[in-house]
Amino acid sequence: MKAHDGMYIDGQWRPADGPDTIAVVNPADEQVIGHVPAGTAADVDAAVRAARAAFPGWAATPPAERAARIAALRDVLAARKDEIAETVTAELGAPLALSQAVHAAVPVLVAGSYAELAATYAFEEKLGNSTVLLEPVGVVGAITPWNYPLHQIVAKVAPALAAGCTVVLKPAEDTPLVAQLFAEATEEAGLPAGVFNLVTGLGPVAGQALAEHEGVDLVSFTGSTAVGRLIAATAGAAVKRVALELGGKSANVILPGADLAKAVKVGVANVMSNSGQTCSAWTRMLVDGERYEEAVALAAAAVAKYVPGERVGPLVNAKQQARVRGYIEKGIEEGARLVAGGPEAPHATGYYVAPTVFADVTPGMTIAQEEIFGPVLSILRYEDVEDALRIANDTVYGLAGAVWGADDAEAVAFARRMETGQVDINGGRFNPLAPFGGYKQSGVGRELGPHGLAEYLQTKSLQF
Ligand code: TXE
Repeated sequence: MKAHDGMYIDGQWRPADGPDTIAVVNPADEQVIGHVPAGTAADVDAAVRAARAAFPGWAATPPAERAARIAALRDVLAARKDEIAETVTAELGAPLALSQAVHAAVPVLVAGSYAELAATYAFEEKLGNSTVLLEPVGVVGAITPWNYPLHQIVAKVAPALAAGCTVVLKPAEDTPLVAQLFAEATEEAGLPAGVFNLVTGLGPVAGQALAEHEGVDLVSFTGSTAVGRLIAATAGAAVKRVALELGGKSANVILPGADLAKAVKVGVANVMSNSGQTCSAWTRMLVDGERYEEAVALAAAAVAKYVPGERVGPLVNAKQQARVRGYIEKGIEEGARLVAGGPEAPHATGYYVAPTVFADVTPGMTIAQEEIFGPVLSILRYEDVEDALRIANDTVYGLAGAVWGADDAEAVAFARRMETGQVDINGGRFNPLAPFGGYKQSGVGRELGPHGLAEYLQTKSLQF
């Protein structure tokens, strides 16, 4: 795989400050596919300086011109979609069909939505005798994870650029190649030098240096709750803006009148997609007592179609594989009924985990409370609708969820009472304009659409 041996700073690929590199591994066959430089605090500092220098010019660029550059970026991402899909498959291990349909395609939609929003957003509003100006926050430090490597980048960079901010990105160390490809795309799209900068490196080194840098006005982070807490504490001490998109333990609530077969089938697909490495995955399926065993049988039959190495890829690395297998062992230990899969690795090579379904999961079990981040579904039983609501809300997280009812009105009535940031009603469809983000410990702030753009703005009011 093509890999740059420098950092993309101020419109150029520059030699890295230090000699250290990070090996990029294909999780499907454990082969090293390239090396990228491990950034230091000095690399981060150079990138932040470039972003600061570029900020006044980009902030003053008319929104229509910013929109044109984001549209050009969308076009480059669309033109290079095959290369993007192959890169994501190589460094994340996702099946090529998934990389094409999701990892390469969704960023084009999101960049496209911000090309439009940059041109149409009301950056100025009247309130009585005041004019309110919505101005860019400044330099954004974006720290992204590996699970949807390009989407996570575009979901931060595109709204930041639309708002008039400049950016320094520190992508996940497992998936830096698609981040380098994105940096090339920003150059091809004609973004002025310094508006977008890339520093590859390790979280506790380059990531931390970026989060702590006093030249960064806003840190936007997606990743684990543990690191999110650190970043929030650092930002809090510096009175700096922060946006956090953290873990989830979302409920898929199947109400008694719903189409059970469809809800289970879509529910299983949702959890198995991307090998379960999705923060919004509906990892807890809630079914009434009467139809419970039918749902378990349907789920076990559905999951048999998810063959590791074909429809389901490996996990991203050995650490994640061990972590997920540990959760499966914990589920068995705590008395859940294993109906598919299990802790044994399905292949000797590659970081695969068997698609797993647990029945008789009770709300207090570890597998019903903690984010597993693997292809593991827990099916819980509820007594009545009030009990379903109590179970759905009974975690520290609140990122997403689903409700299936006899009709939309019934599902919506339930969804209104859920403590979560996004709910799919009777299936739902992806909408790049819909705000995405967490209630409770799932995070702070929203991504995507106009709400995602607003995160990168600050308000100034002029009184007349
Ligand atoms: O995350 P990390 P990991 C959850 C999921 C997963 C767990 C661990 O449950 O099993 O987190 O994954 C950077 N200062 N999610 O260990 O470490 C790091 O380099 C600044 C949910 O991979 O949080 C990477 O760029 N940055 C999730 C990013 O943080 C630091 C997606 C995320 O890595 C840092 C991924 C530090 N001290 C994992 N330490 C979601 N919400 O979608 C690390 N990083």
